[in-house]
Amino acid sequence: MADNERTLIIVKPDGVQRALAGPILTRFEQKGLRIVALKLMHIDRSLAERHYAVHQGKPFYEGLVQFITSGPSVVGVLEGPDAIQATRNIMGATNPVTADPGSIRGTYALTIGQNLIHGSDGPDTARTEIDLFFQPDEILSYSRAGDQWVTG
Ligand code: IDP
Ligand code: MG
Repeated sequence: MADNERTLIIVKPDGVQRALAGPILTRFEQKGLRIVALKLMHIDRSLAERHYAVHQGKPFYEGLVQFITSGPSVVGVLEGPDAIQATRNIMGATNPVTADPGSIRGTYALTIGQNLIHGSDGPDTARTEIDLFFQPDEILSYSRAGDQWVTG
């Protein structure tokens, strides 16, 4: 079995405003991933700049920071085997127009600027992003009754 991984997700402000936080979280739960941290928060400019530091200087950077700070987001940590790649696959490609129709972005979004969901893109990024949004004691270790039917 693949290593148990943790990854950061953000249901962006468009997801909260469109009342899609529940359906989006459901997709990850239905896959078998375990929610080990979750909170509703209004990301401020300073946190947004740290989270999106890799995109600083790109043409879309300012719009991206404006957007992610425009209202409440739901931020969480998902856990499971290959959680990082599994989450990215369920999210779909960055541009919702070309995203797989079965993915979250492919199902619910139309534009790259409002693509509903963030997920860490690798193990190093996941660690950094989880540390940015959560204190260690906000992340819970537990198992669910049905886990043995997902991971064995
Ligand atoms: P990802 O969210 O699929 O990992 P990244 O390349 O990390 O995609 O970009 C971060 C976010 O920046 C995207 O989710 C999208 O909202 C926004 N973004 C990326 N490229 C563009 C662009 O060309 N125009 C407008 N927004 C963009
Ligand atoms: Mg990214």
